[in-house]
Amino acid sequence: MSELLTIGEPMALFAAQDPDVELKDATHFQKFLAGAEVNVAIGVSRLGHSVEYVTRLGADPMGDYIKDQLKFNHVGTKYIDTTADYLTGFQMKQRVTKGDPATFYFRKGSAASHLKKEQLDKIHFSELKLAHLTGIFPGTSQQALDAFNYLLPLLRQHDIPITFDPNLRPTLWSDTETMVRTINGLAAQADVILPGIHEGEVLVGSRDPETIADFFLNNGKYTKTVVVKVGPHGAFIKMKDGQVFDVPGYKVAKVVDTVGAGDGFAAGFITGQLEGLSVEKSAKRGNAVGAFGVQSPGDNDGYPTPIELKQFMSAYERL
Ligand code: KDG
Repeated sequence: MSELLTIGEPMALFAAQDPDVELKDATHFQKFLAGAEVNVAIGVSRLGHSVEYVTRLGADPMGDYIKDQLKFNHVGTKYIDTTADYLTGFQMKQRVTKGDPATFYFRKGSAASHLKKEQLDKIHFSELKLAHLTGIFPGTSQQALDAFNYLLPLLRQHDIPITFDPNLRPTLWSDTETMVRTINGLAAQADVILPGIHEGEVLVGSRDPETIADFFLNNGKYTKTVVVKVGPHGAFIKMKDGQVFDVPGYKVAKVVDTVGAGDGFAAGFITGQLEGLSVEKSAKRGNAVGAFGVQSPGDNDGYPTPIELKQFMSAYERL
């Protein structure tokens, strides 16, 4: 029995250890597991909830590493398929002392981008309470987009609420217009949409959080809540019934790496929803998990356990 389902492309991540050096010149790397949806799966699992992750891995050392990491993190692997026909993707990430690091992907034609629709027929939908989807996986190939479009009506038929993070990866798409049209079309199927402010600007053409939220609320067939992530400033929320919340972010002493903060937010938000918290409290928890995420070098290695999260949030309340 699993509360959350997510689907995506996991990758081995080689994070450079030499600070402020171009990727081509970096000599020392630390290996992690990455991928937006797998980050969310790990964050949700670390906070004590059950999650199944759907993907396709290559029969290679990267695929074996990912399987081991998923098991270590108590993420369900029963819907994962392995193939000898394609390789598992991987990525490199720069280490920077300021701003966002450069990333480079080796994922074209990967095993995950060849995920078969039939894999989705094995899912026990009746067990699920929520599904988390992002705009990355459907951008990896036409086959992945077809699988995504096969999954969406199955989730709707089973009344499973969908959270959707656009997670724009322009290099995956043929052109910006196709990316925007496709992602906005997929977002329209979700109950909760979690765009970053920069993504909102690309998808909607405005940097104003309320304009971004209004666009998705009007565009969405099922959309009840839009949470616009405004980096360290926190989140702006607008709901279909007109309620609006500004949920401030948490300050941290030292930012080590910003990648994975948005997925941490999603993990915190989702666990809040699974535990019956209000949208505002769920976003507050999302901000807190995001703040944990930026304090470590991998994308998901810093996400908290329930005790760490509780201590952090209550210490902050006392300030
Ligand atoms: O959100 C962070 C992820 O995006 C990262 O772990 C991997 O860039 C990535 C991707 O495209 O999945």
